[in-house]
Amino acid sequence: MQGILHVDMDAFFAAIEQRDNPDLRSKPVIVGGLGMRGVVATASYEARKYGVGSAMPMAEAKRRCPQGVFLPADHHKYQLESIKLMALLNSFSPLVEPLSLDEAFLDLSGMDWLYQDEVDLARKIKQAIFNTLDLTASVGIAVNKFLAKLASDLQKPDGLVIIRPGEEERILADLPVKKMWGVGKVTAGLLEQMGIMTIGQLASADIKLLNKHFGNSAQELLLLARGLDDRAVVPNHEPKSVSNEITFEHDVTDEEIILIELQALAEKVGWRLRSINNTGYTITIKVRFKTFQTITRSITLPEPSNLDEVIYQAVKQLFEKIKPAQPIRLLGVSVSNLNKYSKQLSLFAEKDNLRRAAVTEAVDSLKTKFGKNIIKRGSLLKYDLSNKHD
Ligand code: TTP
Ligand code: MG
Repeated sequence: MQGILHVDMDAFFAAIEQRDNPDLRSKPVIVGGLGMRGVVATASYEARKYGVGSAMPMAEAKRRCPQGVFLPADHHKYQLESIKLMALLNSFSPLVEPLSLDEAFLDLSGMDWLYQDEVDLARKIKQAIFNTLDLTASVGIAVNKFLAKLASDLQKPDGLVIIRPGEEERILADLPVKKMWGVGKVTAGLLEQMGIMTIGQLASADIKLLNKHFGNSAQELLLLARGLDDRAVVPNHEPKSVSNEITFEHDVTDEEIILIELQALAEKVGWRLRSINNTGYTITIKVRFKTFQTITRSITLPEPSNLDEVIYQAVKQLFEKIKPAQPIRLLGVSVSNLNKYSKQLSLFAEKDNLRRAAVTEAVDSLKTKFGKNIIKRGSLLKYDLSNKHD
């Protein structure tokens, strides 16, 4: 068996919410930031009929689909489902490359003796996902990553599409350029301005013209449009950083509120690091002002950490150095320079951090059992959390 398989969950965040609340099944469900400046993370397929989709302002989604059920995103819950999904895919093949929370590539070479053919394998993966997570996925299979990812999108939801060698040209010809992996709004807009609307048109475009607009990326665009891609599946692709940020509904100046928010962000980032058994050396704060001017400041720790308190103390220190003179629109915290966590490490850690690690472990196990809101710091509780969205 040769080729690459791409799995992508259907309406991931919304499907999880529908699964967990049967009243929502078959209803238009929209998940995302619910505040004035919120955006849609995703919409169930029922809601997509009304033209609602990812990255749309929430206000626009409400206008298009007033009867929709609007829910805030519960990232912690989706992260856990993602971990289960990746573990399941790893039981099918050692060559799995997660691409985002809800999608991954599998390299099929060498799997012949286990499955009849590609279709048999794809059906078994879809069935296993359904049995284990009670969610549907779409699968694409092709000779390379680019085509496999494109294929998984062709018959969503619950799709299964194989692009066989020789079929690429026919399938790609009339698809809009924005369907190409790596072609975002800006590139698609530029291409459309040049009169290149479909992948077929791009495949036969003049390289000199493309060079003028896209420089070094022109050749790559052309090859992809012709269905050519030689990128390998890189298993266990580790994230380079873990981050979280919030945008305030009303710009904030009160330092007490800012510190409480930074603490909440540090806790979210710490939790995510621990859930992927990772630690990091570099802590970064991002501050965006009312004027949209954005600054970041970083600090490197003497030893890597994933403890909320250590991350918080670092961002607090960074924030105090910034001394912002303008109202703040957005705050972000990230941890990078990740270092795979080994229990051994904590044996040598400072005594204080050992105590923190023990407390953190106890809190995490409660969060896992009873949901992430079971324990919150006193300072987080007294602050009204309504002035923000993810
Ligand atoms: P996608 O796989 O792009 O979307 P989806 O799974 O919701 O729907 P589809 O059936 O088309 O695959 O993204 C996975 C999740 O990532 C999605 O459920 C929500 C989140 N997400 C955002 O938060 N913002 C975004 O702009 C996008 C595209 C996704
Ligand atoms: Mg998806």
